[in-house]
Amino acid sequence: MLTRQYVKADVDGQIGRIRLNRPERYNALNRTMIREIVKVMEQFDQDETVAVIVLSGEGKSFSAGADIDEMVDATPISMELLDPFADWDRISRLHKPLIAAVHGFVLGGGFELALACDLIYATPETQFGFPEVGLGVMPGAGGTQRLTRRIGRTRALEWLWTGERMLAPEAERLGIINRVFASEQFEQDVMTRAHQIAAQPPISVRLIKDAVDKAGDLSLQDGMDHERRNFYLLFGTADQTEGMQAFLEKRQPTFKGN
Ligand code: CO8
Repeated sequence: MLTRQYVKADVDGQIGRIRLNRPERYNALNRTMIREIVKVMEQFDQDETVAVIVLSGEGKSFSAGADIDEMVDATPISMELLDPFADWDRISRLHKPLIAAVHGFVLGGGFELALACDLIYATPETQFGFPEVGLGVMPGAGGTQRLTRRIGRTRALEWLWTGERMLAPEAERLGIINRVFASEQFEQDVMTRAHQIAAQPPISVRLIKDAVDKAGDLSLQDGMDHERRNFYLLFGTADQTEGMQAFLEKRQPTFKGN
C-alpha cells in the first residue's frame, strides 16, 4: 500500500487504485494532496503490473473542490509564482486508462479532477457542480474547457454562471459521465469494468487513447493521419499476431502486452 498523507493507494490485480483521503474535509484538494495524487498516478503509469488506474474518494464524497483555506489569501503574483496547475497538467500526459469512480459531492476542482480522467462512473446520488462563481472566482483547472467540449457552449455557460448542482443521471444523459452504477455494488461494478479494460492488449489501449486525444486538437485529416500511424504501429506487436491468430483458430487470445 503506497499510503501518503492525503492519499491511499494499492494494487488489486492489474488495477492501481488511488483513494483521496481527507474525508473530514470532503476531500478538499490542497496542493500537497494534488501533488501526491499525480505522483502515484505517474508511478502506476510506469508500473508494468498496472493496466488501469481508478481514482475514488474516501468518506462521504469524492471531493468538494480545491481547498478554499489555502486560496483565500492568494494574489495574482503568488499564484503565478506558485504555478499550482503544473501538477494538474501532468495528468493529461499519462498513458494508461484513468477512471474516476465518484460519489457524494463532486464540486469545483473535484469535478475538474474527474473531468481530467478518461472515464467517469458515478452513483445515482452523486452531485456535480461548479460553485466557483459564488466564491467570486471561476474554474481554473480545465473546467470551462472540458465541460464546454462535452456539452457545448450554451449549456456550459448556464451551469457555470448559476453554480447549480446536477445529479448523476442527468450528467449521464448529457454525456458528461459514462455510466451510473447502483450505490450498493458501485465498487464491484467499477472494478469489473476496470478489469474488462485491463484484459485488453495494453499497446492497443494506449494508442487508442493517444489517437482519441488528438481528435480534440487536430483537423479531421491530420487526426486520421495520426490514427493511421498508430494503426500501422500495432502491426509490430505480438498481441496483433496473437489477436488475429486466435480469431482464425476460434479460440480466446492470450495477450502478453508486447
Ligand atoms: N475547501 C476547504 N474546506 C472545505 C471545502 C473546501 N472546498 N469543502 C468543505 N470543507 C470543509 C468545511 O469547511 C468543513 O470544515 P469544518 O468542519 O472545519 O468546519 C468541513 O469540510 C465539512 O463541510 P461542511 O460543514 O460545509 O459540510 P456540509 O455537509 O454542510 O456541506 C459542502 C458540504 C456542500 C460540500 C460544503 O462544504 C461546500 O459547499 N463546500 C465548498 C464547495 C466549493 O465551493 N468548492 C469549490 C472550491 S473552489 C475550486 O474548486 C476552484 C478549483 C480551481 C483549481 C484550483 C487549483 C489550485
